[in-house]
Amino acid sequence: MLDGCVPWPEELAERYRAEGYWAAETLDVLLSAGARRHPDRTALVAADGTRFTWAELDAWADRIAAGLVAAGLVAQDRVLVQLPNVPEFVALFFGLLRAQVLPVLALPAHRESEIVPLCELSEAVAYFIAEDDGAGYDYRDLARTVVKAMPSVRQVFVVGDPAEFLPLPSADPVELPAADPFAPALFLLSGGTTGTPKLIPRTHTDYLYNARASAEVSGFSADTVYLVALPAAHNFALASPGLLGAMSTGGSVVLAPDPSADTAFELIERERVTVTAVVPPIALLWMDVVDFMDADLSTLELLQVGGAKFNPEPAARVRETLGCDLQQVFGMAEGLLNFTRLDDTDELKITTQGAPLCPADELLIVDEEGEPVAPGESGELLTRGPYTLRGYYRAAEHNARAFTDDGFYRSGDVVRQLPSGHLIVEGRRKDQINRGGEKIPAEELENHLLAHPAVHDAAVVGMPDEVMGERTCAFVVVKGEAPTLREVTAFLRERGVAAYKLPDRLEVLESFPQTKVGKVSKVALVRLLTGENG
Ligand code: OOB
Repeated sequence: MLDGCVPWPEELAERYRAEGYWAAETLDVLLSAGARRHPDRTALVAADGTRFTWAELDAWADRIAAGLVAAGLVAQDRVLVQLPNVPEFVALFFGLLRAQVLPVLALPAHRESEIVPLCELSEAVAYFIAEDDGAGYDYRDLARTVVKAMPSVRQVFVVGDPAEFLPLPSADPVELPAADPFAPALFLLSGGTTGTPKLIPRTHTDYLYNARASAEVSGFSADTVYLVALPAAHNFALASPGLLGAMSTGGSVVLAPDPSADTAFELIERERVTVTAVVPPIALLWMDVVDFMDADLSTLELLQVGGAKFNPEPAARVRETLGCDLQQVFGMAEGLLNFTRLDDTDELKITTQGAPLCPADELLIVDEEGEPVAPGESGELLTRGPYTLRGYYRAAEHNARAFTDDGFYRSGDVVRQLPSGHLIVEGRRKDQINRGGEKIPAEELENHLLAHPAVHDAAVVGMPDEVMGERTCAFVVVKGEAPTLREVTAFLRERGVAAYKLPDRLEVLESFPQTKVGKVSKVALVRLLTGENG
């Protein structure tokens, strides 16, 4: 096992193998087996209509793998991958798997303040970017900042014009040794609750289970045409079931550069897409505009919604507005996935966030003292299982708090469970804002705010919002003249904070309300915004 990763205890590993959840296969089988079985079928379609057969994608991944080796990358090296939804993402992903180089999957929205700490934590030796994001942002500028701050990043590879950097590696295919199926294959980013990023090691076998089992409960088949509307680097769009799930059943994958209705509807019509996954604000947007757009969405069978709570009222309108079935997905990069099932009643599909994916998923719902609540009562969800991490990468101290002694991950989500096993997400017991599915660790943003010369103290909370679920409000106590929201966001941008983390509202207070033990009371701060008395 890679240094800094926490393995599953041997007796559980034995059980997961014996019960068939852990196959002795690597993730690469998703591409290699497909290429053998149906080389000439379409595997991947880019937004511009460029198509790749399974054989072409397979050969491309082989050339990239050989190129990585020729560029001096070796097994177990970590590299930062930050690509938009382009075909190179998929080819590189499999190329890296074949070379046993471990990708850290950053989001396209990330900037210097996220990328540099990720490079530091992972000791990344290379950084993969696209020339731009298609909307005018030049990642080569970001790379210049990153390599200056992180000399350990020896090489930058660029999809598009590399400028002073390197093009995507490519060389004549070579024989490469097979990876250990039970070793880490990639790192996902945690939504996070603290001031520093956390990395989630996912092994070949656990992630393969994640993708295959998700594909099965989502009814994927060889006829599935999956639209990647969310960032491909996010667990939902990558493997829950996402593009890897679609590949596992021999389906095809269509890449959308963004999830706007204009872009997505055109691709759904053109490529006869059957299923896609979105966050609630996108589902709301699609439902709002579908009547005004003359797109043919008749091939769309299933809309998967997750990442944040999808309220029953809009959930009930999916079928009549978009003409497809709804599947709610409550998942986390850390592992556990919950899905409503295709044969569930409408009631369950509309009012719950689904039931656990795997029979071996263990769930505990506990009160503030860590004691199990009575059945049906709400409490914090703790979980362990065959595809849920046992520890963040190189984070021993944090792991001691984030996991129980017997290895349950403390999700920080407040849920209640119905007798059917379905969960209803009721809230959160973690210091994070969920802004329409995008996660903002409060402490991280507070630290950035505290760096502002006029800010004496800062506390960030989520304020309820019809469309986004929550938006971000920064409360500050100032020294001297209070800055405006515009000044604060300009300051944060200057520090290289991702746009989705910028506060939507700024409130200046004389002092912060406190809890009985003298901590800042975020509950009281939210009440100041909503006007509720407590
Ligand atoms: C997905 O993964 P992450 O890692 O971005 O965020 C996980 C957190 C959960 O702990 C929960 O707080 C929230 O996002 N969440 C939901 C939810 N789905 C995720 N809260 C309420 N209702 C839902 N349906 O967000 C993710 C990963 C794989 C599949 C789907 C979502």
